[in-house]
Amino acid sequence: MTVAAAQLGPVQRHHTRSEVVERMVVLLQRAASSGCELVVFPELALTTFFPRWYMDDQAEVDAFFESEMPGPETQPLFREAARLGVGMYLGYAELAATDSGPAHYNTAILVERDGSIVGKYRKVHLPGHADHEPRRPFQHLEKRYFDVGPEGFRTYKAFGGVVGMALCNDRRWPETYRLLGLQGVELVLIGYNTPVHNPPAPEHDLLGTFHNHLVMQAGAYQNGTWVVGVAKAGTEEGVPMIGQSAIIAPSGEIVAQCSTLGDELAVARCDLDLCTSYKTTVFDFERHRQIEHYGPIATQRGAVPPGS
Ligand code: CDT
Repeated sequence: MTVAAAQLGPVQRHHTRSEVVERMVVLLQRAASSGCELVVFPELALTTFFPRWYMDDQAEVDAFFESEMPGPETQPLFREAARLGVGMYLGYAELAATDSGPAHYNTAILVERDGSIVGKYRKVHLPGHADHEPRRPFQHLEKRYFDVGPEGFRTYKAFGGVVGMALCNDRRWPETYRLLGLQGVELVLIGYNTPVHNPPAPEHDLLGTFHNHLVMQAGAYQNGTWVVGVAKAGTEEGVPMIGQSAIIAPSGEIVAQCSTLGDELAVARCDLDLCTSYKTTVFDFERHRQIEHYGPIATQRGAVPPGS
């Protein structure tokens, strides 16, 4: 299948959903004319990355969330995708009604070529902090505004293969890829918003772009899967974010990559059968994983003191 990583440049706070959707429709049309069947958009694609601000008015926070998908402002995106016969991965802030009241998730959905929603993923690894930290130049309040996704990592039969989803910080955790890999995943889709600067650890800043590719390339190779990582990039409200959206083969090699920090497509033909070569040899989990010999630490939470 042919896949597009549809990177978005910055979305400022004053930009409306409709303005962003217009930009996304242009990317959809360009992708369709390059023969793409699936277009992967970033995390929280429809708005600016609002966890960078501390807000204590819940109505102000909720204005960044979608209570229906598609809704009036996102309908044109769904309509155009279905007209073009192109599927989508779309990240957005989801306000869900549950038995115990409203829940807030950092969500991605997988939309098939006929416009039907075939899968939903709610972010598990929420980074940052829950309380206002005024000493930071900007906040990262995902732990305040989002609930942890309760469904974990699932795969979907779609686009003629096995597809899994994750969001941003999830890509740094080997568990993300392994839990999908154990379900036979062939294509992992990941949207991200990654600031260039991480105020609690400025010594990591120079390595940010290296770490971005390091984790996705390792996840792809160690699980014999394609990985598509897509940024919302550039300077949003004065905060620079990395780009480098990439399509990565099961060999771990990057086969397509964005070169700007703006709206841009990286396109690659992803032969899902390439996964088989890795899944039936070095990473044949059934034959080579040794779960019964990994010891009790394998099921323990947190760090374990040496010698215990
Ligand atoms: N959106 C997101 O998950 N961003 C994180 C930033 C980590 S620094 C608090 C990331 O892992 O890229």
